Amino acid sequence: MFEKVLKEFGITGKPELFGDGHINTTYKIGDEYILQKINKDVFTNVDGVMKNIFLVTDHIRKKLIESGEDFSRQTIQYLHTKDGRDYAVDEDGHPYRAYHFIDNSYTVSDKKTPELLYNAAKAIGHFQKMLSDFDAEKLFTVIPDFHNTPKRFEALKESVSKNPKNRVNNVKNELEFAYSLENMTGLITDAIKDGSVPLRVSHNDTKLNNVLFDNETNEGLCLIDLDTVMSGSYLYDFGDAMRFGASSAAEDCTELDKVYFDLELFEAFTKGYLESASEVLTEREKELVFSSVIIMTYECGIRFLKDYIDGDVYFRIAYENHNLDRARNQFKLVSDMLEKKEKAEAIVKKYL
Ligand code: ADP
Ligand code: GN1
Ligand code: MG
Repeated sequence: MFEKVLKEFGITGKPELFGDGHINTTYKIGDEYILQKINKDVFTNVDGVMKNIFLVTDHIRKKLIESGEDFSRQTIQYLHTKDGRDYAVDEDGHPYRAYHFIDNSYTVSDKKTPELLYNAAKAIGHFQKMLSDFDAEKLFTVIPDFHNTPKRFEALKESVSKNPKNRVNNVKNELEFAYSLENMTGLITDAIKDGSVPLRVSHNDTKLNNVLFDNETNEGLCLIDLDTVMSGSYLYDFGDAMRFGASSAAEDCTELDKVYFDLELFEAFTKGYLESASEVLTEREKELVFSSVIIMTYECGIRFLKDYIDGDVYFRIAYENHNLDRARNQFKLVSDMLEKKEKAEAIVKKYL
């Protein structure tokens, strides 16, 4: 099944399933390579995605070399095929990319510590810094309006009115919650429109398991999962990192009394991030730091809820109500964040 693509990349070995992403399918080959089947329903322009990834990783590598840092561990290195293409295609037309596995590294999904959160923030800040002089216009818009929360809200309403799987009746409470927060959806997009929040190169999927840590030092090595790197806002990256990283539990934990927004983890990350980023943030960005956490968590919740209503056509699920459980989990976090708003805002102020 992998014969053709492995041959095109000039690699040998047996791909074993690896990782728990919701979109692509990841395989590890020995301790040397990662092979990833790109979801072409989600990433409809694979050429554009891969072009972005090579542009961005080449830029970072150059920067690391200039400053004498170890580029083999501090950025992902993608392979070209033997005939110079950015990805290979199997017999059935599925696109695959390959890159070097970084050994002695790990990612974290649910066992989080303040130290790791602090180090993750440093890695995210470093990524943003290395790309701060990269012209965002050069990047192809992989998924338009990816973090446009008002549009995500409209998309949810449209799915509700279509109700293709007759599931709307099962989610009355969740919809009531989602609709009650409509007023907040435009906070970041409005600020981008009026220019008070600048467009910058952002990663757009900064959940903690997309940060690679060093086994020995626990330091953040680099960001992985670069599909959605494009023009966006630093607030998207901060908010999404905290949506996942400052949760007390896994993203699909169904014991909702165990799911809460952990202020200690939030503080560790905020400290690590703002120590270097605060000098580049605009006044409006600073004002929206904590709101971004609520908005990104809410947005992810309504995306899961929409997908449940649509019949699970976007996010990979492991069982029937998986997307509904994920949505409930995110909404529980949003409620808790709203309750802790004052305390969280005070933490942000401390490090600005
Ligand atoms: P997805 O989340 O779509 O499955 P990722 O690119 O995030 O894909 O990779 C899945 C997992 O594989 C990561 O969470 C990480 O544990 C591991 N991984 C990915 N790339 C590397 C790498 N270059 N070196 C070491 N581990 C990696
Ligand atoms: C998806 O591919 P993965 O698992 O890293 C999604 C993100 C969501 C995340 C929720 C392209 O990320 O936007 O925040 O699931 N990626 C895409 O866990 O939609
Ligand atoms: Mg990932």
